[in-house]
Amino acid sequence: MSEPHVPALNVRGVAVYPGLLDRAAQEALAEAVRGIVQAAPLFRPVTARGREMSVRMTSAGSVGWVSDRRGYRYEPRHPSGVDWPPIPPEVLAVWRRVSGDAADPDCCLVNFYDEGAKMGMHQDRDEADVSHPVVSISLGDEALFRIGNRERGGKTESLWLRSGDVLVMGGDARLLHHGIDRVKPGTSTLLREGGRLNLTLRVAL
Ligand code: MD6
Ligand code: FE
Repeated sequence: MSEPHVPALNVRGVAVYPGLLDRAAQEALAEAVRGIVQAAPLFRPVTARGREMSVRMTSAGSVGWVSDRRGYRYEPRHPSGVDWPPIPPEVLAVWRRVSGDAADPDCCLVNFYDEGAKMGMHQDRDEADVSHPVVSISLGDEALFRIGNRERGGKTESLWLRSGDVLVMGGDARLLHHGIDRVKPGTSTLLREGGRLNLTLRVAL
């Protein structure tokens, strides 16, 4: 397997590949996401405490991530009862290029941010085996990504994620807290309606 040509920036052990995906690759991924959303529409998850998230979500793969009054978990079906669509091959190709993992992902979580949407600081720890990394693909408007620590609180570092950037949280960085503080509207022409898409690939089960 060929190594990524774009050198990785290392932020607290998170490998960031700025501009890994060229415009054509970004367009192909955006089109693949439209296919996912047609099969499994975006929905607005509710936290266990009953608060609506500002980000809308859906998934592809054998399982998808959901949150409702019963909490966070992976489910084999969309809340409407339909199966999640398969992970598109162009999305899998990004995982194979950067993850360094022998397994393929079983979940591709799709996050859509419109104006004002953000994601609070959290850890990704709903997966059965966190020795597998998480690979994240950014498409559309720029977003301010904040990276913290394993424990809640403490000093953080922020970086702007732009369309075509890919990052990998694995190894010692896998359980770092992280979140999206804000998205800057009108900073990308990739998505005709604007906004930001983030794809996170995981081995969930
Ligand atoms: C986002 N990303 O970029 C939210 N999680 O919209 C995440 O929550 C995330 O980028 C785990 C690993 C990489 C990520
Ligand atoms: Fe996360």
